[in-house]
Amino acid sequence: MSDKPLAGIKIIDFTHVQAGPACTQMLAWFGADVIKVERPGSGDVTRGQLRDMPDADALYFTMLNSNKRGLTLDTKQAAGKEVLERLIKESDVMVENFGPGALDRMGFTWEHIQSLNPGMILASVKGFSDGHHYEDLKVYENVAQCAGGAASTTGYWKGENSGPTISSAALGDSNTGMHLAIGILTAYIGKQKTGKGQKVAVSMQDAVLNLCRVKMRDQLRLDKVGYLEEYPQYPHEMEAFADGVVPRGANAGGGGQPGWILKCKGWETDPNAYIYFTVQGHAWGPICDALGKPEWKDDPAYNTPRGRQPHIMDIFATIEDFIKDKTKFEAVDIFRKFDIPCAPVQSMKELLHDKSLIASGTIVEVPHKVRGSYTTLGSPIKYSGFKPEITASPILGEHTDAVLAELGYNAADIAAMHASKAV
Ligand code: CAO
Repeated sequence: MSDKPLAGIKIIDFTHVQAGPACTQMLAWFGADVIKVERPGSGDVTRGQLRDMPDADALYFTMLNSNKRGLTLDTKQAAGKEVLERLIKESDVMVENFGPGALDRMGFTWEHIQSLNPGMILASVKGFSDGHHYEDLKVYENVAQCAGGAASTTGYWKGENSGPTISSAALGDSNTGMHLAIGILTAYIGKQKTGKGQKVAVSMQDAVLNLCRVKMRDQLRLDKVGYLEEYPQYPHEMEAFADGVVPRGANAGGGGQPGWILKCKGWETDPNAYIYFTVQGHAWGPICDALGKPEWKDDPAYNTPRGRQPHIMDIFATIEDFIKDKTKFEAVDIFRKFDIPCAPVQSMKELLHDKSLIASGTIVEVPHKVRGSYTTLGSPIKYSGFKPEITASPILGEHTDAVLAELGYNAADIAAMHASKAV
């Protein structure tokens, strides 16, 4: 058996699109035997979505299903159901993210699953939690960002495009999958103590809201105080707080240290020629030194957060003026010497070719039977004891015969299942 930490854990990966696959991919990287179950003939819809190569699995699929084995199974046919039952008896975890009620309609209720394997951990992603007044809704990423509150807090508070805004980071999908992975491992550790499995569920709404914890904090403060002193609207545009709802804060820092996105050399033509700059309270002296403004150090209009806040945007304008002839990388190279928390705004293109990310295994190239190879994001979690090795996503049904044989089916059984299109 492999020495990877999750080796020996068998997972039925009954997931599709992004939220579920992101969860099981992570567990597969760490050594679990993840068997992706897909409908014969078509498979996960992402195999064919947004293709960059004809007749090859799309990156949407390959980048979310590395390190898995692939089994096709029509779980609406009796023979397919029987295979799934055998798999359930032999597995530790089943992960699914079908629409509400789909698993029950298939005949795999929690009661049935428990009767087959009392130790089974059934892990589900749904848009909303059980019993929620929206529990019947199907949900995709952006729907979750709206339902979980993120969209109401992202974007500008005034101007033409000041409506609620979606983040391109997968707060609804992959984030929910990461929460579910924690839930699965917790249930698995619990099972070591009790011998019993359990149902683990994460709703996309809850997972998004969990990331909006500081915005809920702001709502509670706003209810009490009537304004939010670190928001860029304070104190000039107090009407932004008048309706008692956390306003969108654009690029403001979310905590006690104000920050903003600042233009650097070339911003007129390069959409990412910017840095993020943070005014850390205790770093005010070094900031003054970096900018060549020693007179700000003892000026009460500058040397406390409260003194700075009324004209914080003017301070950012001064910093912008200082870096207008410097690229984002040059600006960061100056500020890093003064211990100022800052970074260049990195484009996907820059990150793709970033030497440090390639060296650390965050960006990896994976050999693939049909594509030749594909680039993907490796594990963001690094261990001292092992290095997650990224291997290819399975082609549709690639391991069907092997998995069926492991479950005890003979060659004739397997041929019959192929003939009836149960697999
Ligand atoms: N064999 C036979 N039937 C299968 C099957 C298989 N191997 N795999 C799936 N099916 C069936 C399901 O049983 C279901 O059938 P019924 O609706 O007839 O009972 C059917 O396929 C459709 O499943 P679905 O409702 O999950 O699919 P959808 O494309 O209509 O909806 C989505 C997609 C994502 C909106 C929905 O699955 C959902 O809300 N999931 C929960 C939330 C979630 O994870 N969303 C994030 C997805 S990532 O952006």
